Amino acid sequence: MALIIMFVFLIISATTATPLPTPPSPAAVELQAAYDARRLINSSVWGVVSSLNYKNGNSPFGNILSYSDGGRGTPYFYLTLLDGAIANFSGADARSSLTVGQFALGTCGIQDPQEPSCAKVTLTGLLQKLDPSSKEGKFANATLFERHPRFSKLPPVAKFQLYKLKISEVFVLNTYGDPKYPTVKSYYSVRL
Ligand SMILES: *[C@@H]1O[C@H](CO)[C@@H](O)[C@H](O)[C@H]1NC(C)=O
Ligand SMILES: *[C@@H]1O[C@H](CO)[C@@H](O)[C@H](O)[C@H]1NC(C)=O
Ligand SMILES: CC(=O)N[C@H]1CO[C@H](CO)[C@@H](O)[C@@H]1O
Repeated sequence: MALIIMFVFLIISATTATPLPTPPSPAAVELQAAYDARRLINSSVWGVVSSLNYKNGNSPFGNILSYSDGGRGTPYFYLTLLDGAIANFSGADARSSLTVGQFALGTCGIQDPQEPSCAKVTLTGLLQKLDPSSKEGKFANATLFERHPRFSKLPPVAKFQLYKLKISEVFVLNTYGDPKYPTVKSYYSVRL
């Protein structure tokens, strides 16, 4: 008798139990990561740009730099080569990464900066000089001066120039678990 009751109970619970939530598809995970990356890049105005420091045996070097993406995803910079702190952007190896963390926005609550759910994005690529008279150069200049009004006070003698990070890889850590690598294409196709 007890066995029958248990059996009936098992059948009932099997038919009424709420199904386990289906995990999001890999495509949905990639879209979310691409979206989080674009959001964070557009919400921030500065990050750490890492490149090879030719002054120190090409050792890795991180530099805090201002940027703006104008809402389009590509980070633009306004840099002077007189600044001794800037590593070898224009040299033989212009590989660079921009890293931005959500913690700096003050929206991580009580989380530690290192916790994966406090989002981090690293865009890797090449730092390239822009022609200021090109269409992209004009856009970069306008968005940089809009986001960084004090750029208008920089001394002309320092010969600041426009640069962009030509992105080849997107790294996103936005939850516990493995980091995500949304494709550059899905990063750019995000609508904010
Ligand atoms: C990017 O962020 C700025 C504010 O920081 C906002 O004004 C702008 O609308 C955002 N761009 C997009 C495309 O969401
Ligand atoms: C960039 O924008 C600033 C502010 O509008 C302007 O004064 C400057 O001439 C622009 N520079 C270039 C190279 O277009
Ligand atoms: C400004 C700058 O970065 N210049 C150096 C970059 O690296 C090359 C060698 O790879 C040097 O010749 C440049 O002076």
